[in-house]
Formats: sequence, structure tokens, C-alpha cells
Amino acid sequence: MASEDIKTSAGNGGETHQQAASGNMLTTNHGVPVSDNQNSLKSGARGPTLLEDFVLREKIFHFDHERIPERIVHARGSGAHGVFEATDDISDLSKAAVFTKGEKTEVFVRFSTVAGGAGSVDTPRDVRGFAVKFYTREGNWDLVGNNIPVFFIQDAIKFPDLVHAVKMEADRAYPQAGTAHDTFWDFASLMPETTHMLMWAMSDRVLPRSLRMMEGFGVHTFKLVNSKDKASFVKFHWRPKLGIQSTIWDEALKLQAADNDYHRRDLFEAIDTGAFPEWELAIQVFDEAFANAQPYDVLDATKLIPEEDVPLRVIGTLTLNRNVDNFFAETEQVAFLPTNIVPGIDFSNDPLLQGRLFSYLDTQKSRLGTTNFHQIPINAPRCPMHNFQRDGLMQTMVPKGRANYEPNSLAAHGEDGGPREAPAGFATVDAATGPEETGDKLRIRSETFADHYSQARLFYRSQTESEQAHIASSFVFELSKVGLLDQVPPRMVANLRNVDEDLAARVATGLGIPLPNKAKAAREPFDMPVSDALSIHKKMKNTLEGRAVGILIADGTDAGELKSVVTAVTEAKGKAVIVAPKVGGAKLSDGSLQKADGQLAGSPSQIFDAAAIILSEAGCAAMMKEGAAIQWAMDAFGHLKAIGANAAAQPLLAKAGVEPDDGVTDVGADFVKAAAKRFYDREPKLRTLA
Ligand code: HDE
Repeated sequence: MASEDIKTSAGNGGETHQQAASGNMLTTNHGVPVSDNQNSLKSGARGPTLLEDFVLREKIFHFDHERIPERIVHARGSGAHGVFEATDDISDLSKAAVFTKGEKTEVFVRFSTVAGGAGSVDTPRDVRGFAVKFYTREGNWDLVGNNIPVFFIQDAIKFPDLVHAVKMEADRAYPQAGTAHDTFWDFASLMPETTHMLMWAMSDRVLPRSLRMMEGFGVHTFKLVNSKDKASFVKFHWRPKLGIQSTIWDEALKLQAADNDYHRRDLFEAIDTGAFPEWELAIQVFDEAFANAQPYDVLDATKLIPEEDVPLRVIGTLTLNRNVDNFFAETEQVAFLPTNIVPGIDFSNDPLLQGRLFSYLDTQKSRLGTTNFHQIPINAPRCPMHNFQRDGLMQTMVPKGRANYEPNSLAAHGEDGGPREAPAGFATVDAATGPEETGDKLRIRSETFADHYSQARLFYRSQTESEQAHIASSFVFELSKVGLLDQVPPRMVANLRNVDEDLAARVATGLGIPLPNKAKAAREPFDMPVSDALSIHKKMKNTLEGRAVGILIADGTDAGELKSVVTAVTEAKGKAVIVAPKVGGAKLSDGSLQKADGQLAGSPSQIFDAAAIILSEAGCAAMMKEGAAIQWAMDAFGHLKAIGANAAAQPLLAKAGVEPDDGVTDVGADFVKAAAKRFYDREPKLRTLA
């Protein structure tokens, strides 16, 4: 019986030792039947437990070792399976099979926050990881990116300092999952190369509404290599089909209180209900001549290439269509390696990327405990894998024969000689991929990396007025959390004067400190033409697709009005979620009982993209005595969302301080149109922004 329950793989690690899930008799890990899973073995009914109870000991022993070290960074993550389909022929650029037009490749994606621990919240102000493992027929390709196209530092040697500074402080172990503290800003203000990334990190990019509505970036310059070994430089971009959408700071803060797992739940539920999230993979391709002509270095990960200079070319679609079966086995054990590339894709000399090539392999050994982590099903290639690496902890493959070295002449004696080197043309890292600079051994930073401010300025000046106000306000908020280190806020503002004088002045005023002298720049910044692609607001998609509308009802709500709003939202591809004071439901005007999807106090309006309020006069009077209902309307308004309310619900809006504007409608067709948007113009009337 027990042996039937264990499937043993053919040998490449694809399906190793997976326990069948259904209809089994309970056994120990060694297949011995367990007849009593409730009581330990004792000497007498009230006597001591016996050491010989191997069932108890095995169970507790295994439990004691269930956790593995969490990731040093990106510990909190959510994963899903999917498929990548290549949609354009780029064989002139890359020979990689994954890019063959029409080719479908299985993928696993893990999204993450960076600073917080595995149990931290989903919506802090933080960069998001966007890591994709493509199980291609030529081996695994891992594109381990972020939702921001640049990074804090230029050289891998600074990474441990950056991470130590950003994570909870060493003595007090707080704050969790956020940059708003002394050590982060101390480091950032002393390292002007962080400035460009800081602009992104203070923007709403780091407050995504959903993992399904984030862009992703490979960050580094990579290379594509074609069948003639001709190399081109490339940057990878993921573009969400639902459009990019972020929350605002007050909303993100309240989301932490409403739902720690807001993003994880949103992703899981979307996939579970068949609303599969999709992204386009797009590339920016350029050559050495272009690279050499830019005022920045394409090997510097603190720089981007404006889309206006090198337009994006869409080459494929990623669809996430299957949730994990087991979080630990898949999402926790997945091991991404930037070193996983396939023939047709290559590294550049970006010094940050070069450092990553060591770090990830190394960290997996520490996390997963063995050099054989590639045999764990989620990490195993889907194509055959043969080599002479042997043994090690947790070896699950059983190689046959004597061939564990090469060259060998075992085949001449009729024995299996094992695999041989791939013929020319299959090679990856040893392909000739174009000229690159090498020279004397120098512990040095290239002069071409010296400008730390021009692209920070480009980013800031490419934002809308409202986005700029959010950036300035975030700097004020974060720097106001710096406690003991008085020199840090002025030092940061001194750096910001190199980015934009107006920004620096707003931050200084917001902090209530005098404007410090401008920091000396290693290289004087210059103006670049504004890039609309860097703004969220300028390219937001006004749609209800993938979004949710909360509909607040109470006893007495008009059944017809409710039905028409639900229908209109659903027809616009939105999700209608009914909220009532009691989850059991509300009695509608026609006497029917309408079940609620969420209870009012547990379903605050921040978890929705727009809010409808449909009440009877009596229902409204009752809701006006209900703090959660008043807050519901107040927050929807404060978070710049559309609010549709019927005539009887108006007194509640008045009590919540909702003032008329384009986003405040009745519950007719105007509401559904408004619900697809956010009303950023409303904000200056509601709160002081820097
Ligand atoms: Fe990572 N990074 N990183 N990183 N990173 C890790 O690897 C590291 C960097 C990124 O969902 C670790 O498996 C160094 C840039 C993502 O499992 C570790 C440097 C970018 C994930 C590590 C960087 C990233 C990681 C921790 C500077 C965007 C999560 C656990 C040289 C392009 C992957 C692990 C997942 C995870 C090291 C910089 C993205 C310690 C040394 C730049 C998305 O190996």
C-alpha cells in the first residue's frame, strides 16, 4: 500500500517523491500504518509517555524542522504557475528556443516585497520582486527582476550594506518592512547613487494596487545572441495587460490594517476564478554604438533607457493560470538564479549583475540546505539533465554505472559512458558575444557611472503634479521618521537640490528645516527630455476589468437599484462585492434576503476600487449611527475613488464629509464610468501634501 503511494521519478528530478494526496491510509514517513493519531503511547493511562513511541517522536521531530531560513531579502512572496508564449519572431536577435514564435514555455513566477520578513504585510512602501522561471526546452532561464527598472546601488559590494541599512535595525529589531527609519536614510543620504531609485521608491510605484497591475523589469542590461553569435544589448520589460495601477499612501496604510494578505489573496482569487493575469514581455534592443553615444552607462543599474529613445518591442505574453498546490513546496522552495540563462541570452558586465551571479547560487545552499536543490520539483528543469556531478546531501537521483567522470572510454567496453559535451552552437556563456572592455585588475568605479542625479531629475520631472506631490510628501513622511540622526534629513535634502530645487524646497518646508546648501555632485546633472512612460497617471487604463466595486447595503435597500448596479459593474468586467452590516444579509425592499459577501466592519472601502452606497431612508439613518459606515464613505472619498450613492444615502455622504465632484455620482451609468478612474484632482482639498 505505502509503496504505491510514492511515485518515484524517472531520474531527472521532474517528479521526485511526490506523495499522492487522496484516499490514503495514515502511515509514518517510513510507511508503517498509524492506527491512532490522537494519543501518544504511555505507561498506564495517566503515566509517562514512552520513548519507544516512534510515531509520536517522528511526528514531533518532523514538525520541529518544518521551517527553513527565510530569504535574506524578498522573504515575503506569492507565487503562481503559468505559461509564456512567444508572439514575435526575433531569431535575428536571439537563438533562444523560448523566443521561437508560437513556442509555449511553462513558467513559475514569484512576486515579493523586499525588506520585510516572510510573515510581514503585503502593502508596505517597498520595491516588489518580479521573478520568472522559464522551464525552456534548453534549460531553465530565470529573469529575476523588480517592479522598478533601476536599483539603489551600482556595485554588488554595497549590497550587504544596503540590505543591513534597510532591514529592521540591528539592536531594536524594528521597523519591519519599511524604509522610514534612521539607518536606511543614513545610508541613502551618504550614497548619492541611490538618488534615482529613491525617487521611484518615494513614488506610488511601490504601492501597487495589485500584483496583477505592476510592471516588471529585468533591470540590468543583458545580451541577446543569435545563431551567428552576434550579440545585441537588451533590457527586458513586463507590461500588465490590466494596466498599471497604484494605491495612495493613506490607502496602503489602511490596507495593512484591513488585510495583511491583500496582494496574496488578490492574486490567488483572480487565478482561482479564472481571471488569469497577463503581461506582455517587451524588449529594448540596442547596439554598442547606441550605448557609447548615451550620456549614461548602460552597464550602470541606476540608469534606465527612456522608452522614447529605444521603443519597446513586444515579443511574448505571460499568463498566470494555476495556483500552487502547496506554498512551501513551491513558493518557498523555488530557487531563482540569475545564472540560469540559456543559449541565446547572455550577461553584460554590469557590476551589480556580476555580483548577483555568485549570490543566488550561494544563498540557495544556505536556504535549502543542499547543493542538490535543483532536484526539488519546482526547481528541476523540464528538459533532460545529465552530468557527472554526484552525491551530496539529499541526493534523490540514482545514477547507474561507473561513469562519473569524463573523458572516459567506458563505452568502448560496452558500458554506458554518460553524457558528452554539447556540439558547438549550443554553448551559452562561452559564446563570443561581442567586444567588451577588459583590462588591468582595478578596484575602481568607472567614471561613466559618476552622474547620480540627471535620471532622478528625469523621473521627477516626468511625473504629473499629483505624482510629484506624492513623492515630495513621501520624502517628508520618511525623513520625519528619522529619530536621532539630525544630520540625515538636511543631508538628504542637500542631495535633492541636485535633482530639483522645487522638490528640495518642498521637502525642507514639509520637514520644517532650513534649506541646506546644495550637495556637491560628482558630476553636474543635466536635463533630459521628459518621458511620459515613467508616469503612472499618464498611462493609467480607465477600466473596471480586474477591479472590485464595494456595494454597501442595509435592511430596506431597493432591490431593483441593487440589481442594476451589480449588473452594470459585472458587464463592465468588474467584480461586484456586496457589503452589509450583517454577513448573513440584508432584507431588501421586495422582502428578499440579500446575502452579503462581506461584513461592514471587516470589509472597509480601501479593499475596493470604487464604492456604491444604496440605502433606504431608514437604512441610511441606521448607517449614520455606524462608525464603520461613515468611515467607509469617508475613506472611499479620501482615497480618491468614485462614490455612487442613491438619493436616500445622501445624508450619510454629507456626514462623511463627501463633497460633490466628478467622482461623486448617483448609482446610474455615470457611476460605472467613474468607477474605472481615480480622482487625483480631489486630493489637495483633502490633505496637506508637500
Ligand atoms: Fe536580489 N537577492 N540581489 N536583486 N533578488 C535575492 O536570493 C542580491 C537585486 C531579486 O522570489 C536573494 O534566493 C545581490 C537586483 C528578487 O525568490 C539573494 C544583489 C534585483 C529576489 C539576493 C541583488 C534583485 C531576490 C535572497 C546585488 C532586481 C527574490 C534570496 C548584487 C533586478 C527571488 C534569494 C525570489 C533575492 C542577492 C540585487 C531581485 C540574497 C547580492 C538588482 C526578485 O541571493
